[in-house]
Amino acid sequence: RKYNIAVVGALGAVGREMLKTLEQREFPVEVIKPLDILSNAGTEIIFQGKPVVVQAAETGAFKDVDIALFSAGADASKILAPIAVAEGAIVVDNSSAWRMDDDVPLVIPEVNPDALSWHKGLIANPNCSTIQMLVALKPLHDQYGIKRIVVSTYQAVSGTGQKAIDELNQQIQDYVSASPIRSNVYPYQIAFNALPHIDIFLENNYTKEEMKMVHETNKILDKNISVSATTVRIPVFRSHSESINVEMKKPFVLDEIFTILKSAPGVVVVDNPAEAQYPMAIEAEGQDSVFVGRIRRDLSIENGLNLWVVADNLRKGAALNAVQIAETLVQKNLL
Ligand code: 11C
Repeated sequence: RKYNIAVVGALGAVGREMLKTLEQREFPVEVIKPLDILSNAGTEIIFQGKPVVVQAAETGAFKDVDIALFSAGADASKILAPIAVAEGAIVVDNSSAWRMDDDVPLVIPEVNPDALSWHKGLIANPNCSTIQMLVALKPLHDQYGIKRIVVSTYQAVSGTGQKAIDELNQQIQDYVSASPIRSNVYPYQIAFNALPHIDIFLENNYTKEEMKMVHETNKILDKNISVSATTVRIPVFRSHSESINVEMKKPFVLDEIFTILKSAPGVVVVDNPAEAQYPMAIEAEGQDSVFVGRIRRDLSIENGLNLWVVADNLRKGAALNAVQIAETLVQKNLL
């Protein structure tokens, strides 16, 4: 059968990618319903070669919807997701609004698909930086048991949304033409800079993005893994990169790590130091896989491993993971 699918926040960076991903993966769509804020209603988009009019995301819009993919921000999700569920839709929410709710499964299909079995209408999509890290680490955790993760991220501006993409573009043009550089989206210039500041600062002096990586890892993979994160915004348009240091419980042989990662679902190993081959943001753009390279033993600690992990934050980090959740719901008959 085919399904009626709503995309909430259809005109945003992730919403557009959700529509593209549904098309590319030939998800069985009967009716596509792009929804956005009232002021954007009436805008036309093209889906599967045909024009479709964007409607307002509001009460009543979900009555004929089977699955609603939400990417409209946490505030909108808090209000609208329960309305959509009450109207009979199953919601896959890309925002942070519901992720840590005990009644809401937080799912990466390659990592914890079984959590979908207890959904109550609302399923959360993890944060992009958590998704790519756990796709790479899950097979290693299964084999050796992960004790501790130390991660530093190098995150693209598209994680903030279309406004930040526009701001980086503008700042590059202003720099080249020696015009004054203005910053609106970020507190400082992002072009030619690195900001160790993603989302808001919390009382413990970590940022919310950093603590998301801790809490989401504990909910999805294992509550006993210690995680220490530093998240950094860099002037890259698309794809997040991560330097990940892992301390395993059991000893490992490095060749085995390569073998495990090469056969891990969703992972592509790019690691050939002799030819200077490693994962890069510009090569991950538009790709579905999580790319892993720079695989080497941590020489400073027993059972330690270093990895460099790159993925397209709008694809596997957001739209693709949400569509894969919808596909898994269909496959497992959980609608
Ligand atoms: C970023 N990771 O790159 C963020 C974007 O909790 O869904 C996604 C924020 C979230 O800025």
